[in-house]
Amino acid sequence: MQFNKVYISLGSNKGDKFKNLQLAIDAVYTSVGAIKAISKVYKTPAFGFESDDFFNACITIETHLVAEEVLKELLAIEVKLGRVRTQTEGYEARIIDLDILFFENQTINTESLQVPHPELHKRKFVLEPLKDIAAKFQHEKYKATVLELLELCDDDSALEPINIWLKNPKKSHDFSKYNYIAIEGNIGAGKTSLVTKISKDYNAKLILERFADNPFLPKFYEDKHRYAFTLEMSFLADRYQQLSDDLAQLDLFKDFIVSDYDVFKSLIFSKITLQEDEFKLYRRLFYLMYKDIAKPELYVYLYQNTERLQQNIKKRGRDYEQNIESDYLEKINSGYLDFLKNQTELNIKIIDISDKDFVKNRADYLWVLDQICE
Ligand code: PH2
Ligand code: MG
Ligand code: MG
Repeated sequence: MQFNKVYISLGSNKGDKFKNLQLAIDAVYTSVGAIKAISKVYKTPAFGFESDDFFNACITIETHLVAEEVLKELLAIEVKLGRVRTQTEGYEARIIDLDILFFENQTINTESLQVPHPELHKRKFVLEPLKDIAAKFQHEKYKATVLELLELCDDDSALEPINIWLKNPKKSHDFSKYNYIAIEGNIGAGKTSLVTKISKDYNAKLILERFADNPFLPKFYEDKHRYAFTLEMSFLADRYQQLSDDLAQLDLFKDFIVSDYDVFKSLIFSKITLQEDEFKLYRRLFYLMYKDIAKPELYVYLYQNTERLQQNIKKRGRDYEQNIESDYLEKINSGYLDFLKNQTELNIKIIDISDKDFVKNRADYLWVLDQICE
């Protein structure tokens, strides 16, 4: 999925101004997207009208939403925080004002939205905080960076940085107690989407199963009997190798590791796919390897119902998966639950995501993070 980078200005000159800015950032995080940067807060004289001083700041966010949708969310946040517009013309004091300054480098000119913000180059209360987070960003129309616009700007308002910092709400999700988290779940539960998003938002090293490279997988779905043992062996070899390589060291620049599988998966699947005697042999080999592999400090199982698993499998459209039987998915789910029930060494969290869609719905995504971190 593609992210849009958006620069937003925040202003308040009514009520607890600092708190209003913080509540607005928290709400943007919940309903619009990840907060990538936050400027200092400045005390600024009301510009263009007589009123109390403002607190102003700017943020950078990343969102899947398009510009019109972001605008709609920002207006909803203004209302939620208590802003009432009583005038049809001119400025008035406000609890919160949220304006889109730049949306990628798009130029938008509709009745409801103009981007880049048509006044931004005239206003120090915008350019000064914006310079903290986007000094080099180029204004397409004026062919100048934010820093250059600030130098050229003839607004001579006296701005005063205040020494309290706004907090990035993502800090409410604290992954720092874990070095290694494994996210597990049935075929089509959404493991890969979730860990990819987490790794990006929280600077984690990502370990993804290399199922696509397994030449036996399509063959297996054609003829389970013939290819099960070969398939399970090749998965085991590959998982063992990948995990021993990738878990061996935590990248200096990453905060933790997330993977979209745990090696125990091999035993869970093979118990279902192998004949009994094959399974016994396989299990001996499995435990020889298992003892050498680092265990996740947190093991998350995403529970999804069979109907939605089937929908997701359809949606992602891998040819060889299209005829997976619901019965098979249910056996896998029971296999996992049996395993989880009998585990004493792992720190396990089972998260029921039956009525969640963390790919489409940001509130659902944040809910899943709450469950993982709580
Ligand atoms: N916003 C305005 C008009 N004037 N002055 C300051 N200092 N800060 C603002 O955010 C501001 C303003 C229109 O939205
Ligand atoms: Mg404004
Ligand atoms: Mg506005």
